Amino acid sequence: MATRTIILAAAAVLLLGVTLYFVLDAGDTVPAIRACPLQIEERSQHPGMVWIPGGTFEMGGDVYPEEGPRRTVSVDGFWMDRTEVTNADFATFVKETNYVTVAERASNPGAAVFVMPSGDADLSTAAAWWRYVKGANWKHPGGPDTSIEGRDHFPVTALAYEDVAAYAKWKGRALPTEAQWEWAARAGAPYTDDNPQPKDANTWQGVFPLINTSDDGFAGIAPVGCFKPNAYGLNDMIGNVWEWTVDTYAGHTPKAHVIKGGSYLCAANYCLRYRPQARQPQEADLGTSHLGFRTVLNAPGPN
Ligand SMILES: [Ca+2]
Ligand SMILES: [Ca+2]
Repeated sequence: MATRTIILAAAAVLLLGVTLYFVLDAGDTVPAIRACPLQIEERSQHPGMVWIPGGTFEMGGDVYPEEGPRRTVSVDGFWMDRTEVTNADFATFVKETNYVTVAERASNPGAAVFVMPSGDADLSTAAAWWRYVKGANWKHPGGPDTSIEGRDHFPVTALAYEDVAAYAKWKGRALPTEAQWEWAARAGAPYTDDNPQPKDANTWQGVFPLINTSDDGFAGIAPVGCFKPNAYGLNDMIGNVWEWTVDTYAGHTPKAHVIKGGSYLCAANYCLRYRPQARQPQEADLGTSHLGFRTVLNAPGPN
């Protein structure tokens, strides 16, 4: 009898545990931090990279003036990082080289940080939601009181152009040209004037910059690889963080580079830049909290 009672009690405890597990798990649909391991068998001869076949396409778009004119461009095949470069990747670089980033060594060290404005702020300019924060850098992307602890798989941010160029050189790689980046993001899709907000990307749902409903699961930056890859197997080309390219932005003073892809701050009511054709200038020596990068390798294709 006693044995039977113990068995029943143990079964009850087990049942309660299983029930609690599923209840808690079901309620945890929008965790603040979650790992998104990439479910891709690693067969690449360049680990972490995918081969992007060469081709000819119509580059540019018509939504914003800076995207035009549309023109025919050819790109040779190349290798590209499947994801944005992560904090862990960049930490390895810093550990091995003792590299100090621009945001850490500037005369006024810091970086630009997005801060959601209050409802009564003057929203006529981006100055309402961007702050130059002293002490912000890749290890403290929101300012000195923030950290990247537990965020190894998040994209690294707050880097200036020379920082990302130094990382690429250390890896024996390059930064993508704008044409390489746009071709890879298009992934063979035809040009279209239809520009719906993408479902498979970390963007902004709601009314930017005041209401962020996070319908995609992330109010801020997501770990890399949480969203479905494009047809070439690349994650987060659109959204999450903007990405540096090697191309300078013509006619911009001070010197700027073209950045691509939009970020988690792109919303349908404000910035339709969650498209491969979108482009913006970014001051070369200023890191920001919505900008990262990935590298390319200009080398022969798969064996
Ligand atoms: Ca989001
Ligand atoms: Ca991106």
